[in-house]
Parts: sequence; C-alpha cells; structure tokens
Amino acid sequence: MPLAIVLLASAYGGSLTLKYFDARGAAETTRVLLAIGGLQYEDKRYKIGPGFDAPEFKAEKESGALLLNLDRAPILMTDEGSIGQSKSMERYVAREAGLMGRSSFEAATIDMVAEHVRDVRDAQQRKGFSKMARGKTDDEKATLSAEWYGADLPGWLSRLEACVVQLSGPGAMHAVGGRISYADVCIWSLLREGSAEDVALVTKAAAGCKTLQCIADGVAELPAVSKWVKSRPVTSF
Ligand SMILES: N[C@@H](CCC(=O)N[C@@H](CS)C(=O)NCC(=O)O)C(=O)O
Repeated sequence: MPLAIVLLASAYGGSLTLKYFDARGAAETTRVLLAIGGLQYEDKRYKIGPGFDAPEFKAEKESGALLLNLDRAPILMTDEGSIGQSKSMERYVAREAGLMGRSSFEAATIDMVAEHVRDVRDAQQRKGFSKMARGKTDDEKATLSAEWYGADLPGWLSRLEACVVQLSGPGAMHAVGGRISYADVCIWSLLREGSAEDVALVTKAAAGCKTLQCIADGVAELPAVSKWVKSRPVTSF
C-alpha cells in the first residue's frame, strides 16, 4: 500500500513551502500528509520567543505574504499560488498524495470522517480547560478536564467508532475504501498527537474503540510517519 501512495505522489513535480510557527499546531497534519506522500517541501518555521513574540511572523504578516490566511499562519505555497486555511492545505496535499480515495463518493466519505474529527476538537476547545483558556481558575479547569476525558470524549469516540465500523467493519485497518486515506491520518492525529499526558488520557477514553485504535496503529506504523515523528523538531504544542 505505501508503494501505491509513493507512485501516486510522485506525479506531483512542483515545489512546496509550508510556512507556520515552530510548532505542530495547525500545520502538523499537513506535514504528516506530506511525509506519507513522499512530497518534498521547505518547512519554514517562525521562531516563537517569550510572550509568543514572533518577529518573523510579524514581518511576513506586514509584507502581505499571509493574506490568503487572513494574516495568519499556516500558508502553503505551491507553483500555482498559495493556499491559506489549514484544512484546505490538508485536503490539497492529501489529494496530491493519493489519500482522498478513488471516487468523489470516497472523497466525500473521507471528508466526513475528517469533519467528525474536527467536531471533536472544536468541542474540546469549547469546553475551555486548555492552559490558554482565560477566565477560569485552575480548579474549574480541572473539573472541566475530568468531565471531558471521563464522559464527553468517550461519548464522541464511541460514536466515531460506530461510524467507522459502519463504513468498513469492526477491526478495519482503514476508515474508508480499504486503504490509507486522509481520514486515517485525522483519526491517528486525534488519538496519538499531543503531550504524553494528553495521549494517555485520550487512550483511556478510546479504550473501547478497537477499530479507531487499529487505524491509528496502522498510521503510526507507516515508515514515513514513524520516521517523521522521530525526526521532527521537538516543540511543546
Ligand atoms: N482557520 C485557520 C486559523 C488560522 C489561525 O488562527 N492561525 C493562528 C495560529 S494557529 C495564527 O496565525 N495566529 C496569530 C495571529 O492571528 O496573529 C486555519 O486553520 O488555518
């Protein structure tokens, strides 16, 4: 299967530059998709100083280079022009890497799973217990975090598990179409990306989700993914 991906990916002959902060954040899924597709790119990272001071980012913003993401990062530069919005970049790279299925229907199904994953992340954000969240005490955040990992997240994950089981059967290695896709990468990211503490909590919440675990394991074991994860810059988020 990885051979098929590399062959499809090799159709892309242009140059690519990904511009983002020196962080995983909103750019990391694109970086992982680029790694799976074997697509070469320049990984341009804006340094983040104390107090989130980022002079290179500020200069780029002022130069108009980030206009297509409304003066924010990330931006993916291609030979045809730049792409703003991390999800648009992810879908573009996934398509170039042969990770968007074999038909429009498969592409929509892959997108559906990706949007489910985004809904889970948005729900976590709304819960408001992250370190960055303002206006709550540490005790309030601890209560919200316990609710999220103990009840909300297991509920979301069991519904995502049921969705994937309906698509591909229990214990499937892939969410859609019997082969690796953007959907699998989104599931892997949801279950396996983050601090060791977060991943441990998510793993506990996903204990009953055997199919999601199989899919995440399959992505983690791809040589391109394990190589990237081992060699990428170590950043705190
Ligand atoms: N929906 C956009 C959000 C972009 C965004 O909020 N980027 C943040 C970093 S994750 C940023 O550039 N923040 C700095 C700023 O807005 O000045 C995407 O996914 O690309």
